[in-house]
Amino acid sequence: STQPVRIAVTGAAGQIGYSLLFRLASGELLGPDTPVALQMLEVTPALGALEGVAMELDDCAFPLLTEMVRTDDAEVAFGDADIVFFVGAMPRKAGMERADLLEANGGIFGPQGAALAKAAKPDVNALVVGNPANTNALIALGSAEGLDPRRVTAMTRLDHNRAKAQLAARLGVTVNDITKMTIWGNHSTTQYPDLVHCEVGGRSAFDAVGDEAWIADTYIPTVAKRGAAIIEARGASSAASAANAAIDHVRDWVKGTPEGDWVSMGVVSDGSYGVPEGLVSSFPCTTRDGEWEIVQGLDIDDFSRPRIDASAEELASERDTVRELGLI
Ligand code: NAX
Repeated sequence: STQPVRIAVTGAAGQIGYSLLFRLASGELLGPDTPVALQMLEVTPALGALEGVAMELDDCAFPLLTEMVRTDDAEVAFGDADIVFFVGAMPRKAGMERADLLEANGGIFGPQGAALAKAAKPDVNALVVGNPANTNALIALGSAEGLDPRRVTAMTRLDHNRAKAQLAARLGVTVNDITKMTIWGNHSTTQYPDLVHCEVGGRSAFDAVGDEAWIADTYIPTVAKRGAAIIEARGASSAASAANAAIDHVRDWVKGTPEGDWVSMGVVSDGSYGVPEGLVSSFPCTTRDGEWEIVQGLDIDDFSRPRIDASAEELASERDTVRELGLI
């Protein structure tokens, strides 16, 4: 029989994990013909809660789920992994400065990056979801000795999907009518959802909207602050939509983007579009056979330029902070 695809999930007992694991086990990532082994990582105090999640996975009797690993040891969790979802992270607590947050996450993503390089398959597809996602990916790469940096990416797909949904609502179309959406930069409020290159029925979405003030003052902030709006409404942060975006990201990375379209992925910059080399920044990307490429040759206009630059500057300053802390 076919070998299972080994999928590691960190922070598996958290709220995103609670949505993500069941969809992975049901075959939504790689389809109905691919058996799945789930390798779940948690901190020691959460192993009891993780046991409860594993009991529920058992109780689904998923035909594709051939194996479950539950552990507090990252090397065990990442052992021979084909795919890794880095979901667990240190949340920002009241009164915490950004440097404190980065330092706390350095303590997680440094060792986990080293464990990834040591234990996972060399061609692993790893996605960092846990915030600050871009810089956590940078920290993980800094310790992932011998691993090709292209194997680790950061999630801006939730922002990408939000940007599509908000645009579809404004134009009275469906998300199926929208192609070439791009989130540039950081998964933060400086992100830039780009309607200039985005297309609706083959035409620039910027022109289709025809209202620059609405794009600048309503659309962009609505997309960038959607996470806060969800917390306000639900009393808890996005979980099902985050798990959905994580599946979209990895599925498209592994299976490839359709002709004439692209996706947003946080990837190591090669200096494209003036984003400093080495930063993990979101770009328009096409994918094929588990590899990604940054879409080249887009004209960056006067509306987009300062917005792309501002988010890249924020990423550079996060990088400088983690450098000063000795995390990379
Ligand atoms: P939860 O707090 O519900 O779950 C996180 C889990 O991670 C907890 O069970 C915790 O025990 C575990 N954990 C902490 N440190 C760990 C470590 N060192 N190793 C293994 N597990 C560890 O958070 P949840 O709502 O699931 O969100 C998880 C992360 O996703 C957060 O950092 C959150 O900010 C981030 N998000 C990122 C998004 C993105 O678009 N990139 C959107 C959704 C989400 O906000």
